[in-house]
Amino acid sequence: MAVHAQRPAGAAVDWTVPQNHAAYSARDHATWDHLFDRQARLLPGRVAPEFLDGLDFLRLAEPGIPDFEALSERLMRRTGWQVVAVPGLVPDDVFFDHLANRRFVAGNFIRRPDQLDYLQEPDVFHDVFGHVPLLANPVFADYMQAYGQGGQRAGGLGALTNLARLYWYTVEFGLIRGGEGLQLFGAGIVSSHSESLFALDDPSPNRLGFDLRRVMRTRYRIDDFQQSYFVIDSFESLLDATLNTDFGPIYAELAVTDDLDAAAVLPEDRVHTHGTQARVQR
Ligand code: HBI
Ligand code: FE
Repeated sequence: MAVHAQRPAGAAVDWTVPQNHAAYSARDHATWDHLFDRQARLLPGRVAPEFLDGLDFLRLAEPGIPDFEALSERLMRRTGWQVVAVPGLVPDDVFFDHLANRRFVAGNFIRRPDQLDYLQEPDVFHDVFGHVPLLANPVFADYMQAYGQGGQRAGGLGALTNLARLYWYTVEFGLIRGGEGLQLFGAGIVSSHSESLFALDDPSPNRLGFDLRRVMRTRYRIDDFQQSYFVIDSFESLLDATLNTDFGPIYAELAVTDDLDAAAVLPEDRVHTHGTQARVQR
């Protein structure tokens, strides 16, 4: 991730900045409305229902870029989380400290109209539309805090790469079993129109049953659709895997285990094909 080398002028020691909601232009708000409306039409039936519940509870369908203060007031009441503004990617240790204290860092800028379909740095649409609705779900809210606490420990163990993969393949690009098939929940997918289609409909990517060790040894790409998606059975099972695991021995095991390419499929992988779960055919 392209993290700023130095803390930008005006950012506090925790890298937060004022959202400066009044400074958004009419074009900024129109960009948010266009992106929101496009996803609000596409996602129902495709995304985990908990995501839509969060959208509703947080009233994110109201026009324009949300005001983080009002958003945090509603979110805090439900799960104790708040949304704080940052100028972009922040260093891992700063990021983990915010998550461990139930503060979600959200970019305070929005993409330009010519960047509607891809941008490298997470903007307010990726962060607030993509990540924040699930923070209104108590189980996922606990998972995100546990992740932050785990990150603070992993930092000292030199295991950040492994832990970043867990975040990437769940929080950013996770799928979940639901209804009659697979559903989206990762923020990187649900905030992207094209990947919201690709992740479920395209035959090319692998869709593999979630396994903590498997995910933490699997590399990922940041500049294109994912070659593999991992499927959790439920948010409870994801929280359980994180809370009830001693990561120390896993980090030690991973340190002497080869990483896997993003496109790899192992004989023991549970391969999902069209929503059903089938052992990989030899
Ligand atoms: N900073 N603002 C921001 N948003 C992120 O999602 C983020 C970050 N810094 C680091 C990071 N994510 C990942 O490397 C985590 O896995 C730590
Ligand atoms: Fe993100």
